[in-house]
Formats: sequence, structure tokens, C-alpha cells
Amino acid sequence: SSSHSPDGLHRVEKSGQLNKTKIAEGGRKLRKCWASSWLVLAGNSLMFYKDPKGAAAWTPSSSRPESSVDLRGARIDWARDLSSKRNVIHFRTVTGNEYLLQSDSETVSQEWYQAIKGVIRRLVTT
Ligand code: I3P
Repeated sequence: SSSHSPDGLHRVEKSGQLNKTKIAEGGRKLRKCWASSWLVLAGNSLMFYKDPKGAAAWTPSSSRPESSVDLRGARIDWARDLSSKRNVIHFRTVTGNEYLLQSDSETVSQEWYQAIKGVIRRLVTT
């Protein structure tokens, strides 16, 4: 793929829909609030957009992210006891923000896990 993020500098590694809930902010636990979100992985960031509800794929210039997290120093693993849902990714930023990311499709969750992990690893060495 050769599409670009809104700043035009970073190649989009991956984009797509996942279920998301933030579970901690700065190390403080939050009440879960699961919602569908459109994710874009580009550069050193994971960006969360309003879910386009399948009507149209996200395009780089169409909108601004609702939020964005820095992947430098972030950690990712499979959530084991954090949810009753299946295929749940546990993602933590260096600032203590934590998210659960989930798809009913094991393949979709696996692809996101590998893509995010790949960027985190790459950032360790750059
Ligand atoms: C939560 C909601 C979540 C559930 C969470 C509940 O209740 O049902 O879906 O998490 O479980 O507390 P509420 O709607 O009243 O906020 P999972 O679906 O991830 O299991 P938890 O409190 O055990 O985390």
C-alpha cells in the first residue's frame, strides 16, 4: 500500500475496524465502554477514528483522528483475564494509557497484533 496519513509523511501500515475500549488513563483504571472504532497504524502512531460504519473506507484527507497514541515504548499482549470477549488485545502506552482491542475474527485480531507489535519493535531500534 502507498497511502499516507494526514500529515503526508508516513505510510499507512494498516487500517480497519476493531472494537475498542480504553481501560486506563495515566495508570488510573477506567470503566469499560466498548465501541466500534476505525484504526489507522502509521508512522509511530496508532490513530483512532470514528467508525465509518462500513459505508466508505477511511481516506487520508477525510477526517481527523478522535485520538492518537504514540507507539514508542508501548507494550502489547493478549488480554487473558481482562475481558469475557475473545481475541482481545491488551495495548499499553508508556504514559499508562491502556486499551483493549477486539474482533470476533481471530484472523483480524492476529493481523492487528502482529502489525502493532512490528511497529513497536521497529521503534525500539530507531
Ligand atoms: C461492562 C460491560 C462490558 C464488560 C464489563 C462490564 O458493564 O458489560 O462489556 O466487559 O466487564 O463491567 P457495563 O455495561 O455495566 O459497564 P467485557 O465485555 O470485556 O467482558 P468487566 O467489568 O468484567 O470488565
